[in-house]
Amino acid sequence: MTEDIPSDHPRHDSLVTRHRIEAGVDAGITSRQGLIAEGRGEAFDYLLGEETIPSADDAERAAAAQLLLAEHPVLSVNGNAAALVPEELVELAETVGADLEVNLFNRTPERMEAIADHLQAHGAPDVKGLDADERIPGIDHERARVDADGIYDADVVLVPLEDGDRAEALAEMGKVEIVIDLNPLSRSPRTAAIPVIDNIIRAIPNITAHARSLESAERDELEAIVADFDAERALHEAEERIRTGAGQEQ
Ligand code: PTJ
Repeated sequence: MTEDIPSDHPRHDSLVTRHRIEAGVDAGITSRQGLIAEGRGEAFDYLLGEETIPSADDAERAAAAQLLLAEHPVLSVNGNAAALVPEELVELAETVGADLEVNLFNRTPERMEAIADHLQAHGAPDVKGLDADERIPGIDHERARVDADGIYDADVVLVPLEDGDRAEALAEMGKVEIVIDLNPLSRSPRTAAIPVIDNIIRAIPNITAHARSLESAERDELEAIVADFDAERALHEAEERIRTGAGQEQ
């Protein structure tokens, strides 16, 4: 039980995260493969020092600016994201005026419904993804199925925790992608315009906080934040931190 973990436990956040994923599996939200993905993420997070490194904070600010600039931003939600940060995703969507769309690799009607209900129970007024009346060209698995008035129509898509082929296909459709992934070597962040190498449980609230502080910024300022962000450098700095611990307090 999450409430049984003392808040001063040295691995508190990581244990809470595990419990949320377990509860997600029990509730039919997260796939069993999601447990494996979580373990992989934890290993990278441990090496990053379980904190938002400065280059990730820059990426989160650029992501906020990019979402505020977008005409039709969409936050894509899978089973891990829904279990870990449902309320935080709803808050971010509300702050930047984005749609939430469920999009699954291991797609079943039951999981689609369970995730949509879960997001609605956390305050989402509307959840897309159930119509699936369009396809992303170039992918032959279930992740290709999207809503015509959702991801298919979006100009900016936030993509958390997934493998790379949809990320590549979305980029080919000309969409600007923001990818959250703890592994800087993974294909999806390497394809993204804005790779966010951070745990989704820290990344989403921090993007929202940046969006709130940029809410009244002029377009020029937002465009400059996006233009100044260097994706290659962000990937490199995360990899350096993981390989050498550089910049980490001992
Ligand atoms: O819900 P579904 O059916 O769409 O399936 C979702 C999963 C995550 C199971 C599916 O997309 C998958 O198998 O993904 P992969 O290939 O395991 O990739 C997941 C990536 O997310 C890995 O690079 C992990 O390091 C990363 N990751 C895991 N947990 C977190 C994370 N990144 C950020 N925050 C996390 N908490």
